[in-house]
Amino acid sequence: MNKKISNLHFLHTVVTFGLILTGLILYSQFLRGILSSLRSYVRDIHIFAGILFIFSIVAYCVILTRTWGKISGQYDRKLMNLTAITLAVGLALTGILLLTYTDLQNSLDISALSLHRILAIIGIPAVFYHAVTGWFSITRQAGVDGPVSADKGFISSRRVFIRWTASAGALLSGLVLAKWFLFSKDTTLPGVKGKYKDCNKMDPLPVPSLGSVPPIGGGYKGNFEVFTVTQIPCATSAGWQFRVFGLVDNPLTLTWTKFLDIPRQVQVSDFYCITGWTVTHCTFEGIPLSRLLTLAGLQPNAKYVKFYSSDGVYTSALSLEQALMKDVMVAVLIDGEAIPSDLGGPARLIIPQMYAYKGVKWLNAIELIQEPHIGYWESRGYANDAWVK
Ligand SMILES: Nc1nc2c(c(=O)[nH]1)N[C@H]1C(S)=C(S)[C@@H](COP(=O)(O)O)O[C@H]1N2
Ligand SMILES: [Mo]
Repeated sequence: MNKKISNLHFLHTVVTFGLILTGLILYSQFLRGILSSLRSYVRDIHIFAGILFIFSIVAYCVILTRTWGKISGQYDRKLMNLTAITLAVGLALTGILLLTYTDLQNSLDISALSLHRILAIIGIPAVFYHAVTGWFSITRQAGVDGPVSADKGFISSRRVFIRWTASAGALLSGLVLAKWFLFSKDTTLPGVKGKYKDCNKMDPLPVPSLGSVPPIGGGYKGNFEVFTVTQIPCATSAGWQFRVFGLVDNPLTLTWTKFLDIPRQVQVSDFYCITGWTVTHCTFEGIPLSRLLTLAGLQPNAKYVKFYSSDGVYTSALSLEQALMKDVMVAVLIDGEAIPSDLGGPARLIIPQMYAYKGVKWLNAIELIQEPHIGYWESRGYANDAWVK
C-alpha cells in the first residue's frame, strides 16, 4: 500500500511539474513567442497532463477515504489533504470547462479562465507542497518499516528539513507565480501588427478584456489573405459611425466611443474562405450581434439582417434566426489587437459557422429588413446560406 502511495505521489509530482511548466508557457506570451511552433503541442501536453492529474486526484480520494480513520486527530494533515483536493478539483473542473471552449463563447469560459489562473496561483504551490512532503514522508515511513531500522534523530531532522524546504519552495513559487500572473504585461507575441497594414486612426483603441490578452485560443494559426473588392477604406474615430436602422424601434447611430461602451465577448473560432484557405484558432473580441439587435429593438416584421461596409460596395445578409446565433459578432479585436484595416477593422462581422464571404469587412451599418437581400458574392453565385460543411 505504501509503495503504491509513494508511486502515486511521485507520478503526481511529475505531472504537477509538467502542468506548471506547460501552463506557464501557455500563459506567457514571451515564451510562446519563442516556442510558437511548439504551441499546440504544449497545449496538448498540458491537456494530457491534466487528464493524468484528474486520475491522480481520483486515486488520492480513494486512498484518502481508506486511510481517513488512521489519521484521526491529525487535523493539520486532514486540512492539508482537503485543501489540496479542493484546489485540485477546482483546477480540474475549470480546466475541463476550458477544454470545451470553441466558437460558442460566453462569459462562462472567461470566468473559467480567470478562476483556473487564480486557482493555479494558490493551488499549484499547495498541491506541489502536498506532493513533495507526502512523497518524502511516505518514503521515510517505508524505510522505518523496513528491516534496517534507521536512526530516529536523522529521520526527524530530515523530515523537518524537508518540510521547511518544501514550505519555503511553495511560498516562493507562489509569490513568483502571483507576480507573474498579476503584474506581467508581456506583449512580444508576433500578432497582426507588422503583418497586415493598418491605416485606421482610432482613438481610443479598444481595451482587450481577459481572454483576449493573452489570446485564449493561443494565437491564430495560418495566414489571412487580404481580400477586398474595393480599395481598402481607412477610418478615423472622429469620422466613424455605426448605424443600426430599418425595422427597429430605436435606430442607433453610435460614435466610436459609444460603440466601445457596449460590452463585448471573447470567442475562439476558425476562419474559412470558400476559395480554400483557412485560419484557425482566431481569438476574436467583439459585440454579439444579438446584443446590438436587442439594443435597437426588433420590430415583428424584421425577418432579415443586411450588412453594409464603409467601402460602399460590399454587402451581405443573414436571416434573423442566423443573425441571432450567439457566436455571430461584430469584432474589433483579434488576438487582443485592434483589427487592422487590411483585415476589415475597425469593426468586421464574424460568423464562425459560415464561410468568410458572409463576414463583411469595415462593417458600419446594419439594416433590419423584411425580404431577403442577396449580397455581393451571393449575387455572383455563392450560396446565400454559407454553412461551412
Ligand atoms: N467589405 C468586404 N468584406 C469582405 C470581403 C470584401 O471583399 N469586402 N471579402 C470577403 C471574403 S471572400 C473573405 S474570404 C474575407 C477575407 O477576410 P480577410 O481579408 O480579413 O482575410 O472577407 C470577406 N468580407
Ligand atoms: Mo473568401
